[in-house]
Amino acid sequence: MAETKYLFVEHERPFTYEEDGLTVTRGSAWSGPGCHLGCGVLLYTDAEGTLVKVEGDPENPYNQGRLCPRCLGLPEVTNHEDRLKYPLRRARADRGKDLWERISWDEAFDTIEKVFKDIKKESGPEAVLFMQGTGRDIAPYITRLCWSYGSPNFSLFLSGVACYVPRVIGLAGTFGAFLVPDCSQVHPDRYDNPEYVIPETIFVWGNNCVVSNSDGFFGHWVVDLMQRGSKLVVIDPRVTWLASRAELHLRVRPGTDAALALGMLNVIINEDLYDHDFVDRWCYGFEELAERVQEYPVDKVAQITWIPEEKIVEAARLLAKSKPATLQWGVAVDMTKEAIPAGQAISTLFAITGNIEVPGGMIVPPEILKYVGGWGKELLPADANTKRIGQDRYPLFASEAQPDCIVEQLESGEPYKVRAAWIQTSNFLSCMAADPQRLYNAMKDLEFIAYVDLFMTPTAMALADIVLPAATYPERNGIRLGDGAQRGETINKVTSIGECKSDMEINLELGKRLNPEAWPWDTVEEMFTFLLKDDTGMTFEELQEQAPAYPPFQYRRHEKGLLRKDGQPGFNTATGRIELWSTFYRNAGLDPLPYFEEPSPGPGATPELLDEYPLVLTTGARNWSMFHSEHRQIKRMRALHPDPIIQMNPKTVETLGLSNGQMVWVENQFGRAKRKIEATEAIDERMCSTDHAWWLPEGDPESFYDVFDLNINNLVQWSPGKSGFGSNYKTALCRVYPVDGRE
Ligand SMILES: Nc1nc2c(c(=O)[nH]1)N[C@H]1C(S)=C(S)[C@@H](COP(=O)(O)OP(=O)(O)OC[C@H]3O[C@@H](n4cnc5c(=O)[nH]c(N)nc54)[C@H](O)[C@@H]3O)O[C@H]1N2
Ligand SMILES: Nc1nc2c(c(=O)[nH]1)N[C@H]1C(S)=C(S)[C@@H](COP(=O)(O)OP(=O)(O)OC[C@H]3O[C@@H](n4cnc5c(=O)[nH]c(N)nc54)[C@H](O)[C@@H]3O)O[C@H]1N2
Ligand code: SF4
Ligand SMILES: [Mo]
Repeated sequence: MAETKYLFVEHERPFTYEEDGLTVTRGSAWSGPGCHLGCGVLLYTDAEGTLVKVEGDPENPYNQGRLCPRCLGLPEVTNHEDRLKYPLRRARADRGKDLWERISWDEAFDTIEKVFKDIKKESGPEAVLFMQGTGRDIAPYITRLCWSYGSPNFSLFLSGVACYVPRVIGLAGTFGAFLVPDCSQVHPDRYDNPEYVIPETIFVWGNNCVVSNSDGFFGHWVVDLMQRGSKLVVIDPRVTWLASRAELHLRVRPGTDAALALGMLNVIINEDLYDHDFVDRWCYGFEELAERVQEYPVDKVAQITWIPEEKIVEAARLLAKSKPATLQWGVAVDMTKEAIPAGQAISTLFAITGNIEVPGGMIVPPEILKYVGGWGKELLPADANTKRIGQDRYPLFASEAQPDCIVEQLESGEPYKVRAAWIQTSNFLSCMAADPQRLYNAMKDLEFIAYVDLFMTPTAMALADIVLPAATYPERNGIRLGDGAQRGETINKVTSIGECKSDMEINLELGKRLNPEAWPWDTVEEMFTFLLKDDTGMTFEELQEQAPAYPPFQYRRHEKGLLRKDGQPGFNTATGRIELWSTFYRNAGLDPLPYFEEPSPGPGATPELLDEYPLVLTTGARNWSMFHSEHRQIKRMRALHPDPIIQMNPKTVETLGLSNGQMVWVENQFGRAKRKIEATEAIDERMCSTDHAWWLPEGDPESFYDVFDLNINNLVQWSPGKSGFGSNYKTALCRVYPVDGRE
């Protein structure tokens, strides 16, 4: 075994063993099917190699044996009769029709290779888009495929990339690093680690983490910490399970989180509750920040956010006196147009109260985030970047094309025509895309679309010419190299279905055909070893037996010169400090200080719309059994959440003459979608909250499984913030009326 500083867990059992006539293999959950986490699983297979059971691995420190319904229900997904099992082709003239023919992998690869090579010769590689969805552990192989082919146009069809990345960029612009809450996930001995400190208060901000387990964060860590004494402050318009157990629940109006954070900063600064020593030594631009927050007195913020003044003050004081306090935030912060200043305001709260790089506070995870930034950037020819869509408009976009600009370019054909697309892990017509009908119209005349998925989806049915069947995680080998919570894990192949191939195999094979020098490996396992070597010194086979492996970690690295390349103390920013006034944003032509802008449309920005669309709408609150548009055909998961619902306050339902369980249209100036009413006190009377990503696998394939009737993004526009990041997925206005009423 190679020399490594990595820490391992002592396992009682080997990574594979027999139990009651079944073979048990230790692995790590990663999509497909979807999830952002890699919980430790035990995969049970029978003598035929069929996956029959999945249990949580009690020996894995990450989830300590616990699993969500989706992992417990995995065998039904992997073995489902509707899985895509071999490559499919459809004649270009039949796009949108359910007229597929089975082809071999060779024919599929030959076709794609020829089309992509021809386009490259005729129009340049930039004429092909490479689009991912939530991406998961497949993202690095998509970026490498894109960049090694020579196209700068890797992206995803999510307006304003309004998931995770705005927070990541936001933190990079202020702290020069990404930060995660310290729930001891960096230590293999977890809460028992002698250096670890239980947070006094955890702020759960726009995140329902016990359900969503988002972005490398296992929500039950919050429960573990509550059991060990942490208090909670929950910032959420709905009464979630966590909110109902919080010391303080701030029921914020959707899209006004920046105002709330600025109001809390106002209290902390004006009441002199900030950490003077930390601010003096490690922060830049405090005076300017102090001046800016004077624009956000608590009475004004209370009006904007719907949160009573005294609660805002109480939250600010509680944060200032909690040592340490930490923040677990979610996608609600990204899903408003001005997401960057919102994230900046929220994270600033934890900087000026001295909660950075301390045990139990906010920590910078070790740098093994290979797949987050993309793999293979050096392969892109230097001049290709000038062709990257949106690069001239949004300087904060350093390596991906800007999605809203892609849609415009698809429509206009200017400055050049996009001719083809590679789509992997995204069902964007059901899920990612704002205004899906607009994107459908923009895409439907592309010359060629190749699509990789586990199942036939509305997007594939509407647009694809070739569909390739991907493997679920128990059908493949893989690696995982941290994404905030930091560990390496392997995924072990235990079963196989039809002719499905893993995404990594697919991209390796296609990559070899398009640019063999960039893909020198004969097998995916060799490729994984190449990826692992730099960071861990291990081969794939070594990690497979040892995982999880924990990279070395230290607190207070800014004091030790471990956060900057030049080895100087401080943070990795231009000034070496946490930039409360950000040079990074200033250089990008943006406001260097955090600010709040009313979500538009919304009650503050467009009061004239309130007569027609009186309710504030937020969308996409996650549920236990579904990952975005997945799991609709999985009976046990669907039974837990059978219909697309809209949560409304019982009083609102009554005032509108509606009733619980009734089918309604939710509509605004842009479009409408069908929903079933769930009347609940968990929602304020002035608003409603609804599911996203609905389609009906049991529906008509040629009406794309009813996606255009059910997709809530009919009500959402392509509308990024000033930075190109952020969009209005969680802030809209609407009205609600019976399906059998006005049409
Ligand atoms: N209104 C509203 N819309 C939203 C949101 C919201 O909150 N509100 N949330 C948004 C967010 S945060 C995101 S990230 C996007 C997600 O948007 P998408 O990524 O488009 O959503 P998914 O439904 O997860 O689509 C993933 C597809 O990949 C397939 N898949 C799963 N695993 C694999 C795999 O291993 N390999 C391959 N090749 N395919 C696989 C699935 O079957 C599915 O069809 O949606 C966004 N849409
Ligand atoms: N089961 C399941 N898990 C998932 C996913 C899934 O589809 N299903 N999707 C994955 C993905 S890609 C992502 S990005 C994450 C997202 O995971 P989360 O960040 O937890 O996202 P949501 O559940 O959409 O929203 C979290 C909470 O924000 C609240 N909220 C709505 N609008 C606002 C607002 O304006 N401000 C504030 N402060 N709160 C608001 C909602 O009521 C909700 O309780 O989940 C991941 N995990
Ligand atoms: S968070 Fe839930 S669905 Fe995701 S890997 Fe862990 S158990 Fe599976
Ligand atoms: Mo997301």
